Amino acid sequence: MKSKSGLVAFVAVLLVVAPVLAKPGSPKQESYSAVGTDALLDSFVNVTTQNTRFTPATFTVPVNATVHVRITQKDPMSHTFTLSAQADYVIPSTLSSAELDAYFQNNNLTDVAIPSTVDSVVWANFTAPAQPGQYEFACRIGGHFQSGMFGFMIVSQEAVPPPPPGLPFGVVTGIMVATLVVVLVFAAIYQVRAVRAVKRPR
Ligand SMILES: [Cu+2]
Repeated sequence: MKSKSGLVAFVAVLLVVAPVLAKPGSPKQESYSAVGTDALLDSFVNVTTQNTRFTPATFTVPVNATVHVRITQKDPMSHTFTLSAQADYVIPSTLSSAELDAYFQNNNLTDVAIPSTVDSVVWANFTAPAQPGQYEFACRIGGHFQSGMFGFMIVSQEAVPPPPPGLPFGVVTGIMVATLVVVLVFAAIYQVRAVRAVKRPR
């Protein structure tokens, strides 16, 4: 029967092609730029400034990674994202604003101004230290650090996986499998109806 052989061929092609399409490690997943001699991945972090606080107040990046912190402003007041270059040091909350500025002078990995426009976005881009540990960041605007506007970047020896460049692999595979199942069910229904139509008395 012609329709039956056509269906068999169609299913055979699907069974061969689907696993190839679903195979992980396609070139698109390698679009992250490598840096340094260790070929480490870029690390992306989202931070929000709201109610004179950093959220999250703690995040983790791998050693030597090229870090991109995307800061979203939710306060109608200026802030800074200023990151200490000193490992495992907790800045005393008793420091005055002038003392805090002096501490960060020539001792920061990044120091970016965050404008007072709500929903504005600024990026802090820098290279994570080679030394694992926790590095404190703070806002240098008068009184903000002292009232709790600070946090810690954890620099980890272990690689932190980068975010997937789109849909996670599992979701893509799931969609492919679901599509295949739907196609097979429709093909089966079509085949049964075709067989019945042939058997139907005229
Ligand atoms: Cu601030």
